[in-house]
Amino acid sequence: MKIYAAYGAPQVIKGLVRDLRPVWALEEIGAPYELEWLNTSESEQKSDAYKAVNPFGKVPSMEDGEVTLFESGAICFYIANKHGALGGPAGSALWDKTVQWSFAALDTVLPPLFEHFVWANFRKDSPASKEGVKINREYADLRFDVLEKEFADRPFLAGEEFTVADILMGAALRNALLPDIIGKRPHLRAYMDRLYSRPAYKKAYALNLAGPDAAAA
Ligand SMILES: N[C@@H](CCC(=O)N[C@@H](CS)C(=O)NCC(=O)O)C(=O)O
Repeated sequence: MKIYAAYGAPQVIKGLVRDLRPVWALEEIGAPYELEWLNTSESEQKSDAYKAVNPFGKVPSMEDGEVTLFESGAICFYIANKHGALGGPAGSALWDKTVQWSFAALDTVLPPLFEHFVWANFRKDSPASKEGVKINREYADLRFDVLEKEFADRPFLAGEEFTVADILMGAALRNALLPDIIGKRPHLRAYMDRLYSRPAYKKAYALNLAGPDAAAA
């Protein structure tokens, strides 16, 4: 399996590039994979050749034999189903919860966290920045309140088992750390510690930070 990954992003984005998600999933399973690195500072992700793989010219994408996929969530689902791991295969109650929480991560939790990150880090000189930070912070707080309650009685989103939903949520929550807007939410913080102390996460994160240099090391 080949995963297209990116390097060359500005320092503040390092560790947040979305190829982290499938790489984390593959590391959890211990499945073999290769990385093909694209240098985003040279817009390699916008080449015609790469757009034949991902028409949006974004990373990650995946090739596995005859199968080509883009969208990090879809690739994580494919990996979980292929290996019957991390909540897969489809067709169980665990998988239904995994899908539900995966969409919650990508479509309910991530948007205000991502927007807050962008306003706070990239648009801080814009006259609209104060309002952009404030409103997204308010939405983010509502999401954190829900997650704080959810993790009062179980370790992972779908229950006792770590699934791809936790990978997608863990990746989303990283956007809330620069600046740290999690606040005093001990259950949510303990959940994040559980995720980020996993060896598979640490490996994926190190690759994300260092790009092809780490892969060669
Ligand atoms: N929803 C897509 C988003 C992909 C995405 O935005 N990737 C960013 C890196 S995190 C990217 O490729 N940026 C470079 C660009 O847009 O040219 C996914 O989850 O795969």
